[in-house]
Amino acid sequence: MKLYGTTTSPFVRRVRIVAQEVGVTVARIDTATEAGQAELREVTPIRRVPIAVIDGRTLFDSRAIIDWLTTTRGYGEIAPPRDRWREGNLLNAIDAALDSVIQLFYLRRDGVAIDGTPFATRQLERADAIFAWLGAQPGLGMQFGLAELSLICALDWMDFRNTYPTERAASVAHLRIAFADHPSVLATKPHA
Ligand SMILES: N[C@@H](CCC(=O)N[C@@H](CS)C(=O)NCC(=O)O)C(=O)O
Repeated sequence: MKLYGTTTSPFVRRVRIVAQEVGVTVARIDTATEAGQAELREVTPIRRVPIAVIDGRTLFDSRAIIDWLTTTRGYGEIAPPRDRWREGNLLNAIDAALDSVIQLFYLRRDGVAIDGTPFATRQLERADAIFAWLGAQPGLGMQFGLAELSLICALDWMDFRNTYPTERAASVAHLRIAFADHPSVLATKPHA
């Protein structure tokens, strides 16, 4: 699979974890470079990673790529969802926390004095609420499923980029510890 993305993005990382788990080799186009960005813009108008080219298809968005991988290759050792609507809620919540914190990251990186503003407070409080809610979901963290691995990617990225103090997400901390030694988790840790 050709995968457009970086070694830092939590959305790219979840695809890399699933690819490793289901035995699909990844040839990564590094979109952290100007050349990689130029290539990315040729395949998608969205200008976000990950994008995958696999089985003659070009797929936008981590959720679509993961859907393709699990539909065509199975789940490997990943626990398949017992209730896909419940899993959809978990993943949508994780994505909402990430999207909120990522917006702050980009604004800070572009020099916008965002910290301490009502907007920033709202984004961080949304992440607080989501992590508290996730921590109260029965069964979350009992097995290595898509919600668990996506949550690990989100929290690791927040620590890596210092964008959200993950000690505020104490109710899901156990989950990160439980799967920290998983080979696909270890092999994909964010790095510059
Ligand atoms: N819903 C998308 C989100 C992807 C996303 O936000 N990717 C970030 C990197 S972590 C990105 O490419 N951002 C570039 C930008 O917004 O300009 C997915 O799940 O793939």
